[in-house]
Amino acid sequence: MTSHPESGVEPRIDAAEVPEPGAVTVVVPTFNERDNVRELLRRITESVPGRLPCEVVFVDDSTDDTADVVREAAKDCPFPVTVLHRDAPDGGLGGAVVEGIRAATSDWVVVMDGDLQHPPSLVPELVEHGERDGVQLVVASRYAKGASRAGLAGGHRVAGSRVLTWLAKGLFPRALRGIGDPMSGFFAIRRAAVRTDDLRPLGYKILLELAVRCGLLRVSEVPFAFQERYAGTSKAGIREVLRCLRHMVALRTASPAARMLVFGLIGLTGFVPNLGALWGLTQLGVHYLPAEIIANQAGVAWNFLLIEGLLFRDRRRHRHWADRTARFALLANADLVLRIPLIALFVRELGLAVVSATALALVTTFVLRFMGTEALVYAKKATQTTEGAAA
Ligand SMILES: Nc1nc2c(ncn2[C@@H]2O[C@H](COP(=O)(O)OP(=O)(O)OP(=O)(O)O)[C@@H](O)[C@H]2O)c(=O)[nH]1
Ligand SMILES: [Mg+2]
Repeated sequence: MTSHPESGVEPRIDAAEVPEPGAVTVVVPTFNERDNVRELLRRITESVPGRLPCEVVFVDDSTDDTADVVREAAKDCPFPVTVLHRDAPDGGLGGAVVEGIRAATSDWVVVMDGDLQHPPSLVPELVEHGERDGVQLVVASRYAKGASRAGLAGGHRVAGSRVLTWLAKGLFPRALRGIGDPMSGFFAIRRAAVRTDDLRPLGYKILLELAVRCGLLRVSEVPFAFQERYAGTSKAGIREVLRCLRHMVALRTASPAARMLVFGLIGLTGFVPNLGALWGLTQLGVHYLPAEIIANQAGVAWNFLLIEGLLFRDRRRHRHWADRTARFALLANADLVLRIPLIALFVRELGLAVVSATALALVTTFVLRFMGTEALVYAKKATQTTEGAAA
């Protein structure tokens, strides 16, 4: 058996046993990794057996000369190496990986970091597992039995990664069944299982994006030892954690039913500023009727900010913010005006009791408001291209 000292995990198969077909495209996202890429290519060359057709695609958003270093190092490689340099780094790391997958020409795509935290010696093993088990995805896991995450610098990084993993598993139990490490950036996926047009990556967690949006049913995991960075500096940080949380909200609210639920929950939280403002205004001696109207605006503003920041964050570009604000406020206040005649209608025409009529009116105006918000505030204009209006 070939030994893989740098992987730190005893290999379970011989790289030479990799069956054919099973050509692999290794996709490496890079951001200022000039001191790592030459060594990375050297180790891929060492690890991938000649009978496994291989190409490497770097998707580079660097502001240094990483792309030039790759092109130079590629001259010594026995396989094709491509560099896609992006001037506009849409979607960050995740967006880069999607670009790489789009460009991939092999049956299998292996995604790995460019800083050697992911041992290249595992590339053939991931593909072999995928072929042998007939799965669509093989995750190199830092949490599976026999794995280690020694390279995850600092206790806070370990704890943070754990919390995000639990959160993701809790929010997407079905999509992540069989995946113990959905935050891993090292995995092999069948090219045919990925519909790149369905993907909306945001930041680091591209595996989560793929697992949730592509509905992968057949998955397996392989343990690995997460290494320390070979050289260069980390680009991870609190900003990426916040991006990850936003990403999870976007994934969780992808269906209209889930969006309506979150819309309702946000609406409920709006009672707090509404009642708070009402209390404050009446304390100041404002008559309760104008106070009600003004306090309602506090609730509307609160709801608007949360809905903008959490629920429709990626659809804000379709309209100018002032346009969105005006439309949202109009809908929210129309809700109040519509409720009373609706209650009267339900009592008179349907013969409902006042309490039932009020409940039905509340539900009706809520659904209408949700649909109105989707269609009139955040939908793409008929004449608009994806670039759209100013945010
Ligand atoms: N193309 C592209 N690559 C990125 C971007 N951000 C990070 N990367 C690359 O993604 C990989 C992972 O980023 P790292 O900074 O190593 O993140 P990390 O592994 O969580 O952090 P460390 O453990 O500190 O290394 C590296 O190859 C980075 O160069 C980006 O915006 N665009
Ligand atoms: Mg890293």
